[in-house]
Amino acid sequence: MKRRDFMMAGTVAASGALLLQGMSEVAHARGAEPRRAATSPSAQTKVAAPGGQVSVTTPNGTTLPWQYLKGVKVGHLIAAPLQHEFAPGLKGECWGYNGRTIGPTIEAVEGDRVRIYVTNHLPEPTSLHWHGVLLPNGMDGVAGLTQKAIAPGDTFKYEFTFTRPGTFMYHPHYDEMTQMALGMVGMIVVHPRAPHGPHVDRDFVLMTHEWKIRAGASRPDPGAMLDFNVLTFNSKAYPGTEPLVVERGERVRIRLGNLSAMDHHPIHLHGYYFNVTATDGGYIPPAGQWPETTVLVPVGSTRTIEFVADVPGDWAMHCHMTHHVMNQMGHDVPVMLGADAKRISRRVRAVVPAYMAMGENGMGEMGDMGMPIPPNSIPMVGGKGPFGTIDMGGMFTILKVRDDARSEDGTGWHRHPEGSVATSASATDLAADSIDPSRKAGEQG
Ligand SMILES: [Cu+2]
Repeated sequence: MKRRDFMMAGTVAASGALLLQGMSEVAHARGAEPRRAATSPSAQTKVAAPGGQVSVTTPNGTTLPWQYLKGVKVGHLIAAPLQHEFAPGLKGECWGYNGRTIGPTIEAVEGDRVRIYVTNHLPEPTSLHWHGVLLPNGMDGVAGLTQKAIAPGDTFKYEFTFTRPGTFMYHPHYDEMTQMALGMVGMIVVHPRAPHGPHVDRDFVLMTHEWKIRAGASRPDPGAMLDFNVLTFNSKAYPGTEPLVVERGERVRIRLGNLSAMDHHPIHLHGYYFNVTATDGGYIPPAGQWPETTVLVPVGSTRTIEFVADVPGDWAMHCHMTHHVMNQMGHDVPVMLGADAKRISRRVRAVVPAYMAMGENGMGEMGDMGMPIPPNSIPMVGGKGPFGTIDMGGMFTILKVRDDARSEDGTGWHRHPEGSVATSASATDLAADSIDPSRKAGEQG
């Protein structure tokens, strides 16, 4: 086992093709007024609530459709096994809702009466809990405590009113450890009746999650407590994560949730500072907000951030736990930095022919090398960027701020103005600024 992990750590894949599917363009709602000129991507974003509040976008996901029946919004969630692709090269035998993980985002408006049917096509009982939603006790979805478990083949009916706006989540409260570990998680967005705070042009949800899938296996391990090796936004690991494409000057809201088993995720956004405007407990008054560039999203919590995207570019957004931006590498490996990896490789290959030692100069180089890997695994896979390999995977995505987001499908890269990209310094630069690269590090004040 140890040897296998060690081999996995030293094994890399050529970077897979980017799976940057175009962001789904939602048809403009009938009768709704676009707030901005027709060039604004907001014109393509459905208005979901009074006051021009835009509908929420779930990258790599969908929104639960409603039937409107006598003043009640009726929805249907079907819990069932499914096959899910985390990133090109890695599929998992997961459980989820309506054929996907994460489940469809439930989007409603404060005051909405909803009736949600939950059908169980799993091989074991389940239940559905509406995390953070204030509702009658008997609708809370805790098997054994507030209701009977939903037996396989049965359908339960939940009915309640969303009495307050916010960002919430849904998940089972039966065999929680197994069912959530296999992907049974989803987000709930309740828009306020009247807009709250400045108008937002883009509204996203990102559910953070963690999985343990041994390289070559396809079933996430519900027993895992440490060493999660597949870290995801909306159940996708980079390069499988769909970018967030917005237009320069737009106010952007990102609603982060966390139903991971064991880890809080400090989510860091490059290029901006933002305010945390709400939690799953409610809005934070402006006087209680402060600027951040990283927001810790604890397990069992949501954090909503807002900022104005006024600087164009491809901005990284990722968990700042460095092991959470890796794909399926084994972590219990010896330190190889500075070691003569070639010599070690030669000696180990006498015993294990396919062996390759992990980076003697770090891991960044590994993404560029082609190596045989077990089927259905993505050890060390990153993405292809405009300047080479992006050696991060896992809980990593890109905020693409564009001058004309309407023409962007998310597959292109930022075009940097001439002279605005960091490059190798020329001899002239060095001389002009009296920089001597031959100085020893210890001599440098
Ligand atoms: Cu993390």
